[in-house]
Amino acid sequence: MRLTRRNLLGAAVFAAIAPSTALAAKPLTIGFSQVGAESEWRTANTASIKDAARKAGVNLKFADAQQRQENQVKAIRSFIAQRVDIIAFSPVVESGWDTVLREAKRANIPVILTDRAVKVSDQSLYVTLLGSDFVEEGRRAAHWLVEHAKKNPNRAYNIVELQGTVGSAPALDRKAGFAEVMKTEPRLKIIRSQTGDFTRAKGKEVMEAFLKSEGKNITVLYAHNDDMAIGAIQAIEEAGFKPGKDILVVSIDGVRGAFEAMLQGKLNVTVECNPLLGPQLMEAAKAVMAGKPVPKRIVVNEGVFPAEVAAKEFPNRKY
Ligand code: GZL
Repeated sequence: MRLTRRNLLGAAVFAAIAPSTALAAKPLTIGFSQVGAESEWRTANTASIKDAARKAGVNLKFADAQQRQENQVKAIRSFIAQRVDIIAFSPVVESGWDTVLREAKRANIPVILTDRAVKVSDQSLYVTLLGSDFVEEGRRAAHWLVEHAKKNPNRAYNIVELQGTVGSAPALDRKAGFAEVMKTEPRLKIIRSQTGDFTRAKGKEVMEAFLKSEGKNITVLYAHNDDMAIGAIQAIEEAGFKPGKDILVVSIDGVRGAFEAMLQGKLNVTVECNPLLGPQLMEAAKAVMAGKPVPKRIVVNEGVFPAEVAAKEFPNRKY
């Protein structure tokens, strides 16, 4: 093509239009670093994110960190190198993110937190946190027990607590929320507390140790997630006690396994923690890319499911 004035002008006009049409056609690429596959909750959370990305036409690069922070840092660095449009992740623990998030900021790649929070010195290192209020979940678990104690004036409430992953937002916040409400009823006492790392296997193992040292002194189990509660229920039965009766079982998540345990009379209440964050994540990512304002905190709505409503609610469960 001859470089005439007319042709140069035409090329300039085309170049001005092309990027916008090219942008419109190019699918959004999100790099997502997931905690792992440690629980029914996590499996449902992953499925929701992948399904929502597919439905939204988003190109999702997904990395499973096997519950190790160093794997999440590596994945985030890889997403930066691949120049993804958005980085999203569920931080396995709260601290240790400043350096890698500053690298993402320097690369002009917005970061969205899902599920769990981070503790960083500079709040501009992420755009928004989409997830549950774990302190409120802990309060709701304790509130159920306080109400139970009011109806059972002669019962002891010697609580063993299975904490989630050490240093994770849900473990820290669920412990804090539970303790805040627990102190309104002097009969509620935590006699042992240890992490079960949110897994069934570890929950069973730690509950076995609790039973060995405390035996029939234990009258309540508070587990920071249903998977640890389900593992602990096996240990309780193997020790010759009746879960849900000799030892009340209070847990959090609201996964199918918890509803099945409630229908068997082995779990007393599960506080819902909604893992189905996929659609809201895609919405937030598209808003960020379009330069629209996104709230710093997006809290998901959740309920509480005592055993009495399990049969009616079970058919409605989506995870
Ligand atoms: C809570 C989530 C927790 C779940 C556990 O939002 O981070 O991690 O409660 C999961 O089941 O392992």
